[in-house]
Amino acid sequence: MAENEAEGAQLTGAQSLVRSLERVGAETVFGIPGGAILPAYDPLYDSKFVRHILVRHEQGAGHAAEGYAMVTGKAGVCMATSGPGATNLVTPIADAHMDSVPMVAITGQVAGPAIGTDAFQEADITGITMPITKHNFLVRKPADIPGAIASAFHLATTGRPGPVLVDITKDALQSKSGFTWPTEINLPGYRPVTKPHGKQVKEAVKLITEARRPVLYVGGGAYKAGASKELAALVELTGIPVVTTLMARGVFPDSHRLNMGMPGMHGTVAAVGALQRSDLLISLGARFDDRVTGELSSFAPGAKIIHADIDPAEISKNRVADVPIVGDCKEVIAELTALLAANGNPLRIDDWVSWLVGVKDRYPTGYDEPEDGSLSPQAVIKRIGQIAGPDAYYVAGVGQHQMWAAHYLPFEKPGHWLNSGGLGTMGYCVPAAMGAKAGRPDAVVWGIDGDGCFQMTNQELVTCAVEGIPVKIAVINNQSLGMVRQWQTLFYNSRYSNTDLKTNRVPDFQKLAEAMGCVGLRAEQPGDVDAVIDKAMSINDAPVVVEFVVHKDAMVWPMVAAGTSNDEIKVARDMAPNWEGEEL
Ligand SMILES: Cc1ncc(C[n+]2csc(CCOP(=O)(O)OP(=O)(O)O)c2C)c(N)n1
Repeated sequence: MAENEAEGAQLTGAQSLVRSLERVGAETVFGIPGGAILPAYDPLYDSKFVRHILVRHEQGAGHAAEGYAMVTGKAGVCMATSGPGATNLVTPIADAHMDSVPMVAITGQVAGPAIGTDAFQEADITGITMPITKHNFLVRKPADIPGAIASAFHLATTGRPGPVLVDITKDALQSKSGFTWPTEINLPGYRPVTKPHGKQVKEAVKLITEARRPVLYVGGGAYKAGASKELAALVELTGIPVVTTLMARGVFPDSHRLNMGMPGMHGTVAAVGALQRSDLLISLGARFDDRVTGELSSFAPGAKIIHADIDPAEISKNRVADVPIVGDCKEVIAELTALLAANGNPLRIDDWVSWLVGVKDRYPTGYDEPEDGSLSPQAVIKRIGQIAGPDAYYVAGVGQHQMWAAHYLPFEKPGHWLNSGGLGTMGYCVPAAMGAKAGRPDAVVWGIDGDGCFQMTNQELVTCAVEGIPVKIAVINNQSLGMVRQWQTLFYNSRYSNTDLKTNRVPDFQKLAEAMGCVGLRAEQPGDVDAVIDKAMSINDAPVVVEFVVHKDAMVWPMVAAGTSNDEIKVARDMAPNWEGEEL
């Protein structure tokens, strides 16, 4: 620590900011400078601890911070200037809010006296982000900077994680004050409850004991709580079947016989059937999202609900809980398991489990190979997963490729799957993969992106090339906005209004990759696939982009059409599972 940065030393607000980032252990910051935040970039230049990664668009900084946070469990940090820099962060902030990703966004603001005058590059970013942040601060005095940064990191990473924005005026960054690091964080009213109430745990165990068709409905909160081991122990003890939502893929291993897969609009027949036929849903860090429930009034009609969540606002939001439990998933699961074990685990669910395992065997998620010899997108994604294995980190864009990735990659470990689940943000993949690789430099990071999504944020591959962040990106090129096209096929009489991207002609993804300092590869036939994946796996000193030219008519199945009941699930077009009338 430099002499003038000691406790109590007179520092500029900018120096205090950098000092504060060092104190909270923010090793990596993604950002772009500009007028209002410029004072902060001067001391940042000297920091031996904080690595600033200069991105090409602030949206990239935000998603990179998310990717970094998802793989490290620490808050991801992004930084931008006022006005357009700050507004470019709005999408990733909203994304982090929807998916409960710990993030601290630091923005410069025009000088205090200019606020409200429509000054150059003035935007009311605290106002704009009020509904999409866990909390935000407008800091006008240098002395308040350390406290705001300490509080922001505390808020972002505790309780239900989420994004926190710290907007700092330029004059606060420029003027001096004594640097004082807060000895305690004083946030009146913010006291997340982590330990579940014993009475609720007892009530839950009573329901579990009485249930004949229970299901563990596991959401992203179980990953955020680091509850995988506890979940495995609960399943081991009770033999209750599990469904893992899009945000929870990998929290419980796919290879386990009791994992029914992903529920929801594109869920497996077994997972959707498990929820619909259940008499008790034990929801662990999940939020009864409309993509999971389908038409809410017909969701899991015979099920009682145990809803465990660290955020009391989630409980009974969409579906009334019979037993609400506010608490950290890890602690909740551990206490449920301990009490069930003490009671001698009196569950009687064998018929239910064998019925579900039967459904799972009869309705595996599958696909047809295209008849014209072209590449099947599902086969490509599956092969990437087989070659890279469950130790790799996988990051998806949004669309068909995301759903295929959710079905066909090997999910065996928590935290190896990153995607934009709640907001569904096209453009998430490349920058989030960059953030993941920056956070886990020794790991293999594969992005699985669509040709549409890739064209939104691929410029961050320049950042990756320049900064030495060798991600691997598969562009699943179906020449269209495939997911939208799929809806047009099914619900708009195959009228393909504005979904043809013409990516069979432009851009040339291989040349584009090379122009950005990456290695560019292409596969067009099934025989090319292994060779390009192997080649990509062998390159560790540069980012790699592999274009897979795939058939454009492939569709994501199973599917529950939006707004309909989960009971209407189709395994393929006009094909419903034949489970009615089957005895449980
Ligand atoms: C920023 C943004 N704009 C629009 C959408 C709506 N949308 C959802 S999926 C999709 C198509 C994605 O196309 P592509 O990246 O090619 O992936 P594919 O579905 O073909 O796999 C669109 C336009 C979105 N989710 N996000």
